[in-house]
Amino acid sequence: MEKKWWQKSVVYQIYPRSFQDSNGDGIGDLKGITKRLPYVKELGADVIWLSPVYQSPNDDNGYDISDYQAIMTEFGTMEDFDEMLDCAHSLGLKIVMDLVVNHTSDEHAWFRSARSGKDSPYRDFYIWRDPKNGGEPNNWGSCFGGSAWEYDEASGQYFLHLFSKKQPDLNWDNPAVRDAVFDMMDWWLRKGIDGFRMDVISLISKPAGLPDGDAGSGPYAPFSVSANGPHIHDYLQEMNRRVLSRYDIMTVGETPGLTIEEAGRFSNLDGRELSMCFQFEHTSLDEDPVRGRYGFGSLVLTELKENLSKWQYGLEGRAWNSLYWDNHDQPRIVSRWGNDSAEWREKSAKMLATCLHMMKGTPYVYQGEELGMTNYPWENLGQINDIESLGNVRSLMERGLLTEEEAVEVMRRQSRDNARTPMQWDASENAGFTEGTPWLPVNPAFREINAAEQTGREDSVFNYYRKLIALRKQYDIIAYGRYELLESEDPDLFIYTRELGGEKLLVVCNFTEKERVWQIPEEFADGEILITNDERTSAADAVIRPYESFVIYMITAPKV
Ligand code: TEU
Ligand code: CA
Repeated sequence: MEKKWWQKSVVYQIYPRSFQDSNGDGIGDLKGITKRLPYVKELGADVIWLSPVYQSPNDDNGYDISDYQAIMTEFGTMEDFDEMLDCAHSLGLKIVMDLVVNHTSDEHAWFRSARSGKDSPYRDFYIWRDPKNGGEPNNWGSCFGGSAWEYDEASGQYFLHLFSKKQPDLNWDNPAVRDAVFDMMDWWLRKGIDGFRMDVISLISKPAGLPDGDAGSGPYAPFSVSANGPHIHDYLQEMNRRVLSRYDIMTVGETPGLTIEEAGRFSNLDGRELSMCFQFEHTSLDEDPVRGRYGFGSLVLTELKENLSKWQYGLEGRAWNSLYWDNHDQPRIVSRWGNDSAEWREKSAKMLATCLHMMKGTPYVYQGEELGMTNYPWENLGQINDIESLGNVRSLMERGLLTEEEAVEVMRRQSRDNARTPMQWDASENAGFTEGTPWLPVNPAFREINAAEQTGREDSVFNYYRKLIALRKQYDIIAYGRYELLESEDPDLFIYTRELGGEKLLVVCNFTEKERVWQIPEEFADGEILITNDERTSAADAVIRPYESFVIYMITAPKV
């Protein structure tokens, strides 16, 4: 296999609105990011994925773009962007931009023209249909609740929006759309950016004839009905031929509905499409059978092990994995699958980090994850900004599936806003994020959990992440070793090995508060402990403490 720089990289995701404000308006911005680049460097990440910074009316916080070649006024100017890019490059950091091209904003010039009438040259840039039996053209639902169709009085037609009605879907079957998107991508790459994270890219090719989908128990078919449509690979291969292959970049597809089989196409090592993808199976494991993501499901560890292992085995030797717990769409992992009590927060955050970072694939760290930042104690729905959790919780309430009180509890567990509260830099007012009023409240935990406290403390979560990232740089086996799950039926321990040539790694993670006894296999008895979140000094010790994790490295055969 030909090695690529992004296979040994670690990506740090920045959500610009919540990272660092530089002018006191309570909203993070590009100058703020530039100021904090040395922090990302200190952590040891190589690549920054920047959530959208383009011009946008912010119906979905920048995922609704009204001008792909301009910077959002609140975030600064194109000069600020260029300065940030230069500064990142001078520190040896790469910048990967979010590419949101399944849809635009309804305020984009293309859509404004398209909406002006059926004879607009941009009409076919979007997906319009006549009413069916006096209503919506099919039963598709929006990811944010309700129908995926919006009626346009003037023309008597509906347009499709798989997300909010201010995010009309582009019609990728129209070659003029592809030309326009590819030109825009090329413009950014010529500027010197280092790749793209492609928003819901698996949705761009809609099924022929837009047939009704399976609505299950709800009123609408889920937005993912249009995942992996008939031309998805044609369009990505065309994009690759015409744009991506001309640059040494990294690309990651955000791909709802991804299966192992599909990943074998999207992120094949032959490089004909993308470098890697985000799959959604593991983050769906705690869904509620009735209410879905916005309910009260819980995680069963054996299912997580089975699922992540399936991806490790399934892509081995043919496609590349990406590894993530958190991003701007997920609640905080330490609150979700760790333990955010004062006693266990740091230890369980380190355990989760170990479990993910020792796997095969490119790891992603979402801002604040490296500090063990926690979910926010929301008290009412009025505090929530996130269009997805609000929309879904409201539809569930309308259907009698959630009371208002339960809805608030669901927000505390699942809202995307848990990830979007301001970054906690220090213990000063507003956690050092802004001198003004932050657009979302700062988590009250900031006096205990903040970067200033952790960067200087040897045993902090931050320094633990720093060590994990450094180990990946030092040991090829972490990037390239073959994965194998041990003890698949154990309900508490997640244990796996990695193997490369004459080297082996053993990774042990206790996901519970229970102390467990587990005899470490003989072959690791003389191994070196590469990292531990406890005081472990010996591989012979069979007592695995609550939330303990460690990694043992062993040379099993002399190097040739
Ligand atoms: O997310 C797409 C997507 O599938 C998520 O909405 C997902 O269903 C859920 O949030 C978490 O599993 C992308 C962006 O990451 C998200 O922020 C945008 O809202 C969305 O696309 C529309 O652009
Ligand atoms: Ca600002």
